Amino acid sequence: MEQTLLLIKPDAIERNLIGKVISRVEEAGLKILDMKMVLFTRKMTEHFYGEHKGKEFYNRLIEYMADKKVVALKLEGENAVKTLRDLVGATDPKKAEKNTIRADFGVGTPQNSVHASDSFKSAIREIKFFFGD
Ligand code: 3AN
Repeated sequence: MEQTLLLIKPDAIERNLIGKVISRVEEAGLKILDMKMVLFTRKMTEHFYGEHKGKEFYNRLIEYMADKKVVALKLEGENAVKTLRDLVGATDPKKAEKNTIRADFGVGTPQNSVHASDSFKSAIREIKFFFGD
């Protein structure tokens, strides 16, 4: 059993897609261990996306996410990190595989509806970030 983190981003929340995203997660067999809606402050956003600082898209990403509400889910399942990444699809919704969350709901980058931990190590860090130890 493995754990991972899913964030439902502001563009999906604005378009009333929280329920649809969560249905896909449950249909894929992942269990929701914890879940909350939080105000993602600028400080939290910069900390969470610290590894991207200096990249071409960093400022756009911060401006898009900062001081908006997000929904964080702590998930568990077999190969949860990969299972969720497969469900979410590629970063750019236009390139995301058919029937993935980003292909179906994403509108662009960074408005790609969800974030999913990209490794076991990131999952541990990101779960701690939102839910503590
Ligand atoms: P992923 O979320 O698929 O792991 P990362 O980690 O490369 O992708 O990027 C983190 C976030 O930064 C993405 N989810 C997306 O919102 C944003 N992002 C990535 N690439 C771009 C880009 N070229 N233009 C705008 N935003 C981007």
